[in-house]
Amino acid sequence: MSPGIQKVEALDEGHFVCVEWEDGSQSSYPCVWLRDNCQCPLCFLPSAGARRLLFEDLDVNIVVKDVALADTKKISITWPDEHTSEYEAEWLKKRCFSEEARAVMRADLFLPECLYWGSDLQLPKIPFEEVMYNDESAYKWLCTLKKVGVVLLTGAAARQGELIRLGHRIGFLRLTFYGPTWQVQDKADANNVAYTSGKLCFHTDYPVLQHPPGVQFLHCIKQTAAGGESEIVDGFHVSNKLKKQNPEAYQILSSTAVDYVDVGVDYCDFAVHCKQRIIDVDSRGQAVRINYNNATRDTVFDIPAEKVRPFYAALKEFNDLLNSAEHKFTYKLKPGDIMTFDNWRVLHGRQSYPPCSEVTRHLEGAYADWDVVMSRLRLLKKRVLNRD
Ligand code: OGA
Ligand code: NM2
Ligand code: ZN
Ligand code: ZN
Repeated sequence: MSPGIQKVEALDEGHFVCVEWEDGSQSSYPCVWLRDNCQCPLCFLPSAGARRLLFEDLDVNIVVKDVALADTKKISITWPDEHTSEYEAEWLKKRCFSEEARAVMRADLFLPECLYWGSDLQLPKIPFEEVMYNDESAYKWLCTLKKVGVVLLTGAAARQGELIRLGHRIGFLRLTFYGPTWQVQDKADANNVAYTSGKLCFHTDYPVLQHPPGVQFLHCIKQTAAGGESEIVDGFHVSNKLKKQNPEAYQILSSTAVDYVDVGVDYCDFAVHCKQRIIDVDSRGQAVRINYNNATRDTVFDIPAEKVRPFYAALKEFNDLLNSAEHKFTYKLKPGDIMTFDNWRVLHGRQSYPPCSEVTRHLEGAYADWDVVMSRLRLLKKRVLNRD
């Protein structure tokens, strides 16, 4: 049910339009924004859901000439040049500029809710085929992936190709220099430490890319009898702990640009270099992305010499916190398991396992971008919630 409008009037010498709703509450809209968002066919292209109006044709000091209630569900504005615009009540209500209305819209679009966890994690699990064929299950999967940062999909076939199917389910996978999907196995002349049988300490994948993959999939096809356990840790939770425990270390890790490097050949030849802060923060100092892979951290370190030791000390503190028993969660993947996780938030590692001339352990991996995952999540949400 869309809300009705009781009254509409221009305020502040025509710079604002104030709408009074049937329940007595009010919303105020700046006229420059109203003109900018005129929904008429000259100003807006409905087939694209996009603005046709050019910015150069917008008078940023515009005021209304006249505003009227077309009916209880619509207002109409006449501009000084006689152009007219109409706005639906429901459309206006959704775009109300109040703090509360904006918070609702923000939460609806970006699902910022975050559930921190430690060693007590109840690993969320959903059957793979359910996610593939059932929209509610797929919606649940992606909501949980966003909120908790990790979901285990179970019961996939223990063969290559399942991640390609999962990629089609969300839209498409993220191609990188390691290929559309990649095989994690002990390889001769490995072009990455992941392709050995050695231990991988907690890391996020691919901080050497300017825009590291947001989501990672690791599908267990074969598991070694001894070793090879997976470890995960909530990087945002640990960052908050570090900030409290050692604000200076946090300050260093969230401000120092660390050099990363990856040079080699795989899908094609590559020479990738990048600078990343290990803890990327937003304007309020909250961690929004962890960029940490000790293996690809460059030998080149482009900071003044006297800042080097304090940096290492700070990283040591962070690394110790990541590895504390209180924070890390251990799980041994079984063939058919697909670990799906937020590669911007969750750091992962694996225990070493005995090297062997035969392949004793095989994971297939793939990446997706958060843009693609969130897009699928919003579409599923609409389909799942609007069906009743
Ligand atoms: C990787 C990785 C984990 C594992 O390939 O980047 O972290 O369990 N692999 O082998
Ligand atoms: N692999 C698994 O940052 C990295 O090098 C992560 C990427 C080789 C695709 C490993
Ligand atoms: Zn118009
Ligand atoms: Zn990895």
